[in-house]
Amino acid sequence: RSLRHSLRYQSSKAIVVDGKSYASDKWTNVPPFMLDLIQRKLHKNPNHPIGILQDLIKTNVQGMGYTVYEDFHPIVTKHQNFDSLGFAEDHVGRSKSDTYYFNKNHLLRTHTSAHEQECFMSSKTPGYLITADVYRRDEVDRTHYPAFHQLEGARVWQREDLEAIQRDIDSIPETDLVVEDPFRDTPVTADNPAQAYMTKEEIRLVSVHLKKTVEYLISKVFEKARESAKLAGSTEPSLNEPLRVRWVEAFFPWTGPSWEIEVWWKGEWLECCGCGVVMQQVLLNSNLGEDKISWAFGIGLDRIAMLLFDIPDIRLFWTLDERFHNQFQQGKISTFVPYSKYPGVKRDVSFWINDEVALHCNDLMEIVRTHAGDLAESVVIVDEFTHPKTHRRSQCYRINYQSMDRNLTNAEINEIHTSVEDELVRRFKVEIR
Ligand code: FA5
Ligand code: MG
Repeated sequence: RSLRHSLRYQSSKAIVVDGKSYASDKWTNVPPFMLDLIQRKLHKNPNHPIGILQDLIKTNVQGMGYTVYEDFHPIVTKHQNFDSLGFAEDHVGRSKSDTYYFNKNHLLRTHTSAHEQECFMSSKTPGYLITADVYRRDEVDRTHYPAFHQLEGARVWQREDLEAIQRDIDSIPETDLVVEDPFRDTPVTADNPAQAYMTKEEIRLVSVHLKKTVEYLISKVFEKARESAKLAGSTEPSLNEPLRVRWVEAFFPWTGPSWEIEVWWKGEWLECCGCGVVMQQVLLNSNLGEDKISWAFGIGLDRIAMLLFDIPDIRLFWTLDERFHNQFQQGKISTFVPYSKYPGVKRDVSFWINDEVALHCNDLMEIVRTHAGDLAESVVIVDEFTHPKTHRRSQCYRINYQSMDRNLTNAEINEIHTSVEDELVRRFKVEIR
C-alpha cells in the first residue's frame, strides 16, 4: 500500500502545503512523510525538550538587544537558502542528494541562515535570534534525523563606533569555561582570510564579541546539563571539572573569517555551532550600508538537548507517545526515564548495482525511511565488493527495524522490506541477490 501511495505522490503534478501549491519537476525529491514533520513545530512547544532548550538560550540573552523570530515557514526559495548567502553554484549542499526539493526553486531550508537576509532587513534591534526546524538528507543513526533544529543569532554595528563594540564586549558576563582558542588575538590566518573592507581592529572586536556571546550561551546551557546529570546520579568525574571548549577554523560561504566551537563532553569533542564575521555582500544585499559590520552564528539544538535531557535517540523527539511527552515541562531540565524497549528485527538487502543509475547511500536511506517511517532504527552497510571477473559491484545493507512503542510482527516487516527492495529495483535498476 505504501508503495502505491508513494508512486501516486511522485507522479502528481504538484504538492500542496499550507494552501500553497508547488509544481513538481525533475528536482522534486521530498518524500511524503516529511510533510507531516514540517507541521510539528517542536521548537514552539514549551513542554518539549527542543522548546525548553531554545527558551533557556533566549532567556539568557533577554535585554541584550535581540529580536526573536520563530515563525518562518520551512519551505524557502533556493535564493534564500543558497544564493543570498553566496553558495557556489556547484556547492554540494545544493545537490539533490543533500537537500529536499519541492521543485527547482523551492526547498526545505537546510539551515536557519536561510532567513538572515530578511532578518537583517527587518530587525529593529542591533541583533536578532531565529529558531526553526531545518531539514537535510542524511544518514540513519541515533544522532541523525532528516529533521533537526537550529538557533541562529546575529548582531550588527556601526563601524565608526568601535568603543560601542568594546562596551558590548565588556557587558557579556564572564564564564568559567576553559577555552582553547589559538585564533583569539590573530583571528585572520592563511586558511581563514579577512574581508578587505574591514580593519584589523574591527575584525578583532567583532570576533571577540561573537566568541564571548557563543561561549556565554554554551556555558549557561552546559551548566544546566551538568546539574541535571549530577541530579540523575552520574558519577562521571569530568562533571566536577570546568567545562572545556575549543575553537577551530571553519568555512561558510557567507562569513569570513569563520569558526566552529566544540565542547568536550564525556570523552568526545562535540560540534555545537558554526559562526563567523558576516560577508559585506550579505549586508549590502540586505540594504545595510558600507558603514555596517556584523557577526552571525548557528547552534544545533538537538544534540545539545539529547545531552541536557539524557535522551538516547534523536527519533524520540518526534514520537507521538505520551510516555515521552508527559516527562517534560516548561522551564525544567529533567532526565528522561526510558520506557520499555521492544526488540528489533534485522533484515539485509543485497544487490548488484547498475552502473548506469547513480545510487547514493542517502537515496537508500531515504527509501528505507519512506517505507519504514520511524521503524527504521538504523541502516548500515555490512558488505561491499567488486566481482573479479564481471567487475559488477555488489552492496549489502543491514536494516534494523525497531519500534519505540510496540512489538513488530514478521508479516509487517516482510511487507515493508519487500517494498524497500521493490523501490530499489524500480528506481535504481539494481539486481537483488
Ligand atoms: C550551518 O548550518 C550554518 N548555517 C551555521 C552558521 C550560521 C555559520 C551563521 C555561520 C554563520 P552546520 O552545517 O555546521 O552550519 O550546522 C550547524 C550546527 O547544526 C552544527 O554545529 C551541529 O550542531 C548541528 N547539525 C548539523 N547537522 C546536523 C544533523 N544532521 N543532525 C543534528 N544536528 C546537526
Ligand atoms: Mg559543521
